[in-house]
Amino acid sequence: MTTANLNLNKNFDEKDLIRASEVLKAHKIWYIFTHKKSDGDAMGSASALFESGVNLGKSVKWFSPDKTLPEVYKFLPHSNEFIFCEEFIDETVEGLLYVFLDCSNEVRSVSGFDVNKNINALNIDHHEDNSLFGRVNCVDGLASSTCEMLFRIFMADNWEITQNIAESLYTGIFTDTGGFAFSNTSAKTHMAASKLIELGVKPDKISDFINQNKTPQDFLIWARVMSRVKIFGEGNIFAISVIYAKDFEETGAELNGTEGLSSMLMTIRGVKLISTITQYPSGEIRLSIRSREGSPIGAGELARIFGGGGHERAAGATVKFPIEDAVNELEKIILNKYHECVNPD
Ligand SMILES: [Mn+2]
Repeated sequence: MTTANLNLNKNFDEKDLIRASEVLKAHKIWYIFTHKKSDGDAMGSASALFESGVNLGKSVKWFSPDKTLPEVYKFLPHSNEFIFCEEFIDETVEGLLYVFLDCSNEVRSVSGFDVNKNINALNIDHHEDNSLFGRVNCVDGLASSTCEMLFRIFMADNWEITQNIAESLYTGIFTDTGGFAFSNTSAKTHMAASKLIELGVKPDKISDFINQNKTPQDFLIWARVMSRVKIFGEGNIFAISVIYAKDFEETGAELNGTEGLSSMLMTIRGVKLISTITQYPSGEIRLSIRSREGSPIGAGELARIFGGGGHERAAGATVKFPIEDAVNELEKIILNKYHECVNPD
């Protein structure tokens, strides 16, 4: 383990797992909160904890700041029982515990959570920059996912993990690791997955629920984007493509039907940085940028040129240039930046 890893893990102690379990068991009402733009980990962890609570005879409610949750995760138990809620509900009821799942800070979920009030909240998460806003925090920045954290809590204190719970936990681990492909995939992650499979998870079934999820219309828009891919730069290290507003209209694809396209471009051999330019029907033009190790330009670095932002390897920006010339424009900007980087004078 590197020093950097140790630093990032400073907020976690193995005893936190038991403590989280005890806090959960000690309360008879659980209000679960997840973050905006729900993903597989938020939904998987909420679903798993909801099911566990029901099995333990708790009164459980799940609050989400999203009006609707992604269709793809509707196979998860209790995914239709969430309550849409934008504002924190500060209730003083005996036995009530607030549980925040997968939220790096209180703002990621509903508004109005006052950290100064020492609210009886349990914060279970895996984001290294978690602000530790709960009264009790169980946060390991080295865990792949909140579902992996929940799994470890359950195992640490011998909770029953039923088939339903196992499937929910596996879903969050699978999605947050990109199918065990991202660098957050650890030996512990695989051990968790292994145990969950022992408990009845069928990996092919979960993978199909999550991945075999494109509509024929989505596929038509992918075909268009693929046909427009431009690969360039010395050693063909850059790839870009474009989606026009009319593509959505003409193919009937949903706005989120293009999800995964950026990852697809990253599979081109030798490519170090990619970007997809999307013109949404609203007229907004968004860049999605990805880079990998060895790229002369980081994704975040490129995004910042356009006033956007994000991580070193994945970032985004809204741009103003005319869509008709977007590909050429972006190619020019990337090449300019590249020459700046390789010839710093
Ligand atoms: Mn997560």
